[in-house]
Amino acid sequence: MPLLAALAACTRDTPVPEPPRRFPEGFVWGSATSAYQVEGAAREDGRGPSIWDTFSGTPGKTRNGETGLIAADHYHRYAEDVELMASLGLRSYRFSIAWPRIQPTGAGPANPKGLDFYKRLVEALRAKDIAPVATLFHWDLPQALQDAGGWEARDTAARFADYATIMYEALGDMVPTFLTLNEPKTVVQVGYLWGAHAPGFRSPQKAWVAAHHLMLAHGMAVQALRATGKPAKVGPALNLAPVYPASDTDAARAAAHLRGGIENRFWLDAVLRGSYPSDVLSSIGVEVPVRPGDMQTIASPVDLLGIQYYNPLFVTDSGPDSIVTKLPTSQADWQQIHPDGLYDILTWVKREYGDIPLVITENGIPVVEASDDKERIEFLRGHFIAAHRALEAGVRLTGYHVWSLLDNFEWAEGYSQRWGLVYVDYPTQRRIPKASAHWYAEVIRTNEVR
Ligand code: IFM
Repeated sequence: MPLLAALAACTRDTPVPEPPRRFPEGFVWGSATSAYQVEGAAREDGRGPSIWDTFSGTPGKTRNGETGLIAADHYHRYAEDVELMASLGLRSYRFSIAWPRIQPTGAGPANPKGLDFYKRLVEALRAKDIAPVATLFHWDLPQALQDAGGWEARDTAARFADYATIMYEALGDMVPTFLTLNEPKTVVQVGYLWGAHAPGFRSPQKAWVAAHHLMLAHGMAVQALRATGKPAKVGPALNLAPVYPASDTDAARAAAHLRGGIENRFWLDAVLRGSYPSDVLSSIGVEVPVRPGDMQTIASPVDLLGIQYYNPLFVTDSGPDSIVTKLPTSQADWQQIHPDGLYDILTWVKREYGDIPLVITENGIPVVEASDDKERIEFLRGHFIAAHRALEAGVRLTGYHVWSLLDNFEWAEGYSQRWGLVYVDYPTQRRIPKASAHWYAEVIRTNEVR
């Protein structure tokens, strides 16, 4: 075969390997969990009941009636878990604080045993040079506050600011980053509109009132940190989803734009612009109870934005609620897999909202395989590459937290989905790193994705 023909055949048949993508020096690789999903010890050391104890304890609300009563027993095994994180080379660990461990009824003085647990966790992390990132609210509202109206009650935002102040005073010199709320959108959609999460309502009226009080709670908690004078940084953790028209029509494009408002602009505009988007307000048909000064509070300047990315949405020309599946999904049927969506959402946030520092606070996939979880490796590889492309495009992305460190309680799905880099054998609580954990450790060690 002539040389040129041979070369052409060779290029056709052998895929050219992509060069490794090197992340910037100091890029922070981490992993994340949340209190109710991993801690267990739900009735220990003075912890009060949360809405998730109530919800999961109600027959029919979670798969097989499973609850977070024991979960991954992280409350007792945190020291072993920090060793595990260190062995993987994690530089950051995002956890959440169980509000009812600190204030069992959501008000009043702090429970010393609750504070002590998080102090010990933070000290253990710092001893291993792992940066703690503390989320103040990851859905486990004290039940007593729910009984007083939950997020529908404006007073819950003030209670949250008090609780946040307790945590800033206790940990504000040791924890460099606090996140106020985890995914307020999920609370509103799944907890108040669809009824599949605590508190289990199906009410647009309740949902949008709760949405505003959640955002108010965020803003008040940001102000509370500044009032303490502590050096920690603060921001929200928002789950964002790029929304694409399912077909090439004006109607589908318009529906996708409005859906994007519900998914992304409502939360981002509030935090970064001090307003709710008018197209969303007029589409929801609910009077949002905004009082003078609220939007300024909500837009109190933040230091960073936590972004959680799992999936895109495709919307048809039938309207913003007409969401269809166009891509392969994971075991979680809502999760269409689309790594480029991460690039799209990160670059869109930069274009629309400017150069605020961004950190991926969650991204991951449930995989059935207990140890050889190749699908997770491919998922993460694709998403890390998308994040790298966003960095090349000038996005100020500072770190990445894989969801999740451990298999854990996946809310209404109970223990049926395994999201961890590390397998948890629930009967023995043994931790066994999966193939993805070893692969991720190598990414962290080399600061490269291949
Ligand atoms: O497990 C959840 C987490 O609590 C919030 N973000 C999405 C994850 C996967 O569903």
